[in-house]
Amino acid sequence: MQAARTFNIHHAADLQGPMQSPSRPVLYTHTLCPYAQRVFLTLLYKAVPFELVQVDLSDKPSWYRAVNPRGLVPAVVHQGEACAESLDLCRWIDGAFNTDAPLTPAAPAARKQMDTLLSSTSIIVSAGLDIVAGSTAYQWGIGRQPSSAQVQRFEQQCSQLRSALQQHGGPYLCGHSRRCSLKLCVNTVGLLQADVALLPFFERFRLALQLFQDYDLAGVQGGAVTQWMDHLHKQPWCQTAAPDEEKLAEAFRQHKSLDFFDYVTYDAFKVHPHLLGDVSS
Ligand SMILES: N[C@@H](CCC(=O)N[C@@H](CS)C(=O)NCC(=O)O)C(=O)O
Repeated sequence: MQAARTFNIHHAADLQGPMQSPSRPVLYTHTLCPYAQRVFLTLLYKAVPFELVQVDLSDKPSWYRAVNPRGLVPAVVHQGEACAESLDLCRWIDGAFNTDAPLTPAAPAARKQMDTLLSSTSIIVSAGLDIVAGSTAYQWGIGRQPSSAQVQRFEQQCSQLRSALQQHGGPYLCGHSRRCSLKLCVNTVGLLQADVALLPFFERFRLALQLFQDYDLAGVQGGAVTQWMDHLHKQPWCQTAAPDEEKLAEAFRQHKSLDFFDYVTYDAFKVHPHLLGDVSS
């Protein structure tokens, strides 16, 4: 089951300039980019109607610099304002749209814990990129034979995720749905920005490590990380945003890199065939 379709798909190559959309935000993306997937997930979870513009990152139209002068995806334009940087975008979208589905906990303690985890995101991601690169010298490359230091560093970061899951009992990184002790209120702390920020990267790490290093993430930290991922993958918004695993594996085997689509024209819908069909069925 996937999320109800709340977006239309466009290709940047078919447009003469930035997309005009008076009422709906426009997400400029490449659906294989894990940073952009964070924003895609946020919009889907919050059921925000939007326009999705797929940009060929190896052949960007010249007008794209007017949207994001750095030329990167994701970027979102809404009512004349353009924003970039995935974590900033997730925070902004969370505050600006459908506040009935918050990705930020109301309780100060949970919020602090989530912010701490979010501030470690780049260290966690870089440890993942490093183990996946293994013996190659290239950071987004996929290699074999990681050093014991690479493995240790990655597993240390996984233990941070396990602690976050254990502290609240999961299944999300900073909490779960529960009734307060007097059963007078339901305190829902579900999916949060921290889950959204990390899931796209762990999807790629898990697959690349399994394919190239025979390294099973399920064996790390008592399976805590893969249990978290498996729970998220049952949710409709995750199913819509996630790449088809077999097709992504084929692309990884062919290109031996996590960001090959930055350098070669690659039809991202090959790994997201479901986006071209009726996503609500
Ligand atoms: N820090 C940025 C990173 C975004 C990023 O690196 N995007 C890559 C694709 S995964 C990109 O746009 N690459 C195109 C290029 O480097 O020209 C964010 O979090 O949004």
